[in-house]
Amino acid sequence: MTDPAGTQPPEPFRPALLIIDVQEDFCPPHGALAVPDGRAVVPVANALLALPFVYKIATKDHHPPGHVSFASSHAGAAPFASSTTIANPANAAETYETRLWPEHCVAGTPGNALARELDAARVEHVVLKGLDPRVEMYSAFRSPLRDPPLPSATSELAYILRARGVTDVFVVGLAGDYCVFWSASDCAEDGWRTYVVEEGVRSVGGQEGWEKAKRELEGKGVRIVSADGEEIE
Ligand code: VGL
Ligand code: ZN
Repeated sequence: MTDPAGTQPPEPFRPALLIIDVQEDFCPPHGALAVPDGRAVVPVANALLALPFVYKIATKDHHPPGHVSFASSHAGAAPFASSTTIANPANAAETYETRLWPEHCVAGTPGNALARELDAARVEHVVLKGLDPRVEMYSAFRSPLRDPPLPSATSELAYILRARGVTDVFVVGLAGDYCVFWSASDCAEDGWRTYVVEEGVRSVGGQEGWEKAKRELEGKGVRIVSADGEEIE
């Protein structure tokens, strides 16, 4: 709305930084589920961590041994190549298909740690996700099982963002076509202006995987931006 007399208060801008799953297991060369060139997101995340966000949050994929997303939890399944159907433990009618992975980010293992070059001292809060052994949880907000939503698969992230009066969320991390995709998607769905900083993302499916994810994110109202401040068309 135009406001020539300047009578309206300025729109609030209270940005948060959300760093998704920048963990050793998602980084080459030794990560159990290394995302191609995944470690390249770290300098971008560090540059953003030096800026004055209202709140700086990192998430960690934090699975128990035997998690449902591990191929090793399903007889005859192969990591990356197989998928399985998961039912909502509280409502067998709600199911979804999910890809199966190598064992990764198991609580208490070195691969679960944040990437060693990440400036973790500047991270103010860490949100853990994927703790329920029965449920895959790509989004840092909640699992795809929503009918009913399981308390064990819902994080405190939305609560924290609301409590801090956050208006805008800037997202970087791993992987662009999985956890960044679903986290940014839910963030926009929940009403925050949501941006993915493109240089700060790498994808399981490489550049091709990211291009597809990017188009879908744009369709959901997520803005894809560059670390130099230009919005990317
Ligand atoms: C992720 C696959 C399995 C991610 C987590 O962080 O993108 N991908 N678990
Ligand atoms: Zn995982």
